[in-house]
Amino acid sequence: MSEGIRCMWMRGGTSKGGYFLKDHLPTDAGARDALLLRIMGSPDARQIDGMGGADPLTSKVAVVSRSARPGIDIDYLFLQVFVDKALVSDAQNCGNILAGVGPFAIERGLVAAQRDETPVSIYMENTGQVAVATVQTPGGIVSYAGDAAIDGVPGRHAPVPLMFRDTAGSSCGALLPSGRAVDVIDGVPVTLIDNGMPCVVMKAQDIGVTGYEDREALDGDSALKARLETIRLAVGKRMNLGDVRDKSVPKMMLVAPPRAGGAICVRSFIPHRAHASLGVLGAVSVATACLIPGSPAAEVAAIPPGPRKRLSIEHPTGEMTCVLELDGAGAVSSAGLMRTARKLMDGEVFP
Ligand code: NQM
Repeated sequence: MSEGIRCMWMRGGTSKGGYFLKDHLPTDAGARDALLLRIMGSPDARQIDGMGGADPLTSKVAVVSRSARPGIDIDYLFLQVFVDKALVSDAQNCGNILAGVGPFAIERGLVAAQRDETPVSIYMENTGQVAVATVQTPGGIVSYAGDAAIDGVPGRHAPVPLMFRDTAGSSCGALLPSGRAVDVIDGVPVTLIDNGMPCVVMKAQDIGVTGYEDREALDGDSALKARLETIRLAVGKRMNLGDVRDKSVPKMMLVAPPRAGGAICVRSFIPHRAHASLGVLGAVSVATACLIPGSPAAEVAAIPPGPRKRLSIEHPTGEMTCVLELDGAGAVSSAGLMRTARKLMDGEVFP
């Protein structure tokens, strides 16, 4: 039997995956990816021979190490293990899996817990930006129990607030990589935007849906998916992402007017399956698009006044509230969101 590899399986926000110390994985990226494909059971639509949950949202990996960067506690590399392709991609961040990185780092002794709560500064290696996660550590021990609820996850857990700064142009080099608020692709007005996650934001009605469909209905609409993929492949180069055929970015965001008192309603494709709820940095990017005059998102959004925008983004299983701070020029300078995380298993996985 092959040797086991130490890992923790965690739910981070509305995602789930394996958390590994960098030292426990091969240093060669090819060998590491081959190992992770075996661990997840990919490629296979059911991932029956591995740990993956047959869904991109549950086929994720965090690689964590102590950071050598001044003022930073932890380096975090996110890897998306494709379900039905032999592909592992580092081309995006994941703000949901990020929610488990702070607790994991404390549990593994990479960060010393403070008395009540412990801020953990995390360098996101995928895009070179920093997030700060605040972990509940009563008595110096990580606590996953608490009163915070996030839509898309049953029950209540300890809150893990996440703060992001300077996420504009994380992968595309600029907030609006084409230099425009609106591009028309295949007849559809879109905003190409990256405030932490490269996204193509369009009005759902412009692509023939309402934007209020559930995940199953969207996933079953093969004509819609084909049209979205045509647009996605067409914008890769304009977004400075190159050929995106085998990449998990950009994400496709279909927006509609809010209907539950929020700021906007979103259905996202990540990019080939509809999201059950909404990605964290995807939410930050859509919220930012709402503030860009003339954009398709701004046309349907209901924006509260003031320099501190609390935007509730409606998604298929509830809402996600994103707090955006604006600078004097009206640009988004930081974003905050609340997530929860839970340790599910700590042990060895056998590739
Ligand atoms: O946008 C799904 C998720 C994500 C990514 C995806 C995420 C983010 O919900 O920061 O969290 O967009 O592939 O886990």
